[in-house]
Amino acid sequence: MSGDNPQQPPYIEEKRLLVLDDDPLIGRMLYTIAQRAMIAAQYTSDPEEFFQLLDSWRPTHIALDLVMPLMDGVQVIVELAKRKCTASIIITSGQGSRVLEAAARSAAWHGLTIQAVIGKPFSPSAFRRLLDDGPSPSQYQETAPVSQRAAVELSIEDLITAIRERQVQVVFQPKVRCQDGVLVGHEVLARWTHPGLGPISPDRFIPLAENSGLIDDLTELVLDQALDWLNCEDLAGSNEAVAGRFVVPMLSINISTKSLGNALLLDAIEARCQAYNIRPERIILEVTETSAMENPVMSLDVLTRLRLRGFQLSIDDFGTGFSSMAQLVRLPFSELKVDKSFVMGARNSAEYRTVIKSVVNLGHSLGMKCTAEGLEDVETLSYLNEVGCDLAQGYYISKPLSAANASQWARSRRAEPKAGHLE
Ligand code: G
Ligand code: G
Ligand code: MN
Repeated sequence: MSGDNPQQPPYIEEKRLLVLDDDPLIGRMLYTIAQRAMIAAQYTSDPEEFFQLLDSWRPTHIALDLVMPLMDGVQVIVELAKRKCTASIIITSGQGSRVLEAAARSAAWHGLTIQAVIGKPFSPSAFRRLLDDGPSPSQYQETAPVSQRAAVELSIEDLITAIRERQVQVVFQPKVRCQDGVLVGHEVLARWTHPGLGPISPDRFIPLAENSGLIDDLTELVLDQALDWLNCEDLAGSNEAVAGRFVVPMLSINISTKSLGNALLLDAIEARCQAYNIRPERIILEVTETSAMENPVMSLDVLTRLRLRGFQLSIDDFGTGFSSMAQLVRLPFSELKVDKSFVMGARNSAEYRTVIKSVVNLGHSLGMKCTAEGLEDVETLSYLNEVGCDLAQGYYISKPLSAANASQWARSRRAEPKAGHLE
């Protein structure tokens, strides 16, 4: 029951709206609004047809009803994320605004682009304005999921299934040079979507994986997806440095403390890099400050071996632990990441700014690159430049993105590093 032939001219060429709504009246209305705005549109009430059209017609905009008889909107969101959908999504529904907002956050958390959330009933002009505007995803750039259903116990079986069925997917957060906004790489972050429970925060499933002996399987799954993406980018020619116009991008992977003692995992990481034709020098393994200090002697041994094999090493969440300087200076880290709690608070706190400045000085005097995590505003970026911080990551630059969105983001940033930087 899709709409009329979408090929009739004259349409605004770059825009195509696909509507999924179980109410044909709403479907028809949105279709008509789009037509009047010269935007090609199709609508359907059948999720299966919706996904067929998604693949064959490649809409730039999607209007999605959350509550439908055959499939709920959240399932559709999960499926869209799996298919690495890059369209701007407008969520429509008769549900209360809190439900809609939670759905939008869940979608943004999956790396989808949420243009807007609009409660039914809405006026045709309100919808029309949404189609005219560019995406405004900032509102939903919350990455952590709502700490929903905290009471539900996750079982080890859930996690085994998740790993086997690849319910865990990765997102990529861009990392840029503070000075000029040039993209230098991405941090890879794991995202688990449980078929019944929805998004599960890494803060919940990483400890579960660590305590159940599954962390290495999880790390391998994350690494595989991340290397596969980087390799595709390389093969597509996206990562060829042209006369110094951009640096060959790095990939940062979080490694759990529990993995540091496992020589087999370390061999597996190396073997996988070889299989994907990625030099270890392009991989930064991030270890949290607290975990590296848990057993400094073993850490020294393992970390040194990794450095000798060519991997870069980063000390993550720096400033939250209580490392002794004597131990810290002995560990062969190449990068120090200033914890986001200081960076996020820097704009309003002279004390936090002082912490950042001291940590950057410390990192530099130990020969490490310094990265600020959790950069959310331009004032803090100016401060980072003032104190000579090398790199930054945070919502001000970009939220973590799905593979497809990360490729697109990288392409536009390479074309125009500065312009995108201080907009
Ligand atoms: O992605 P953010 O959304 O919430 O991540 C929360 C925490 O989970 C961070 O401390 C991050 O380092 C950790 N984390 C995310 N992905 C991974 C992963 O693949 N492996 C490990 N060990 N930790 C991860
Ligand atoms: O612990 P680790 O540094 O690996 O975790 C990175 C975490 O920080 C991820 O959960 C990521 O989603 C989150 N994050 C990244 N940028 C920002 C930001 O600008 N603000 C906030 N609040 N969180 C951020
Ligand atoms: Mn990290």
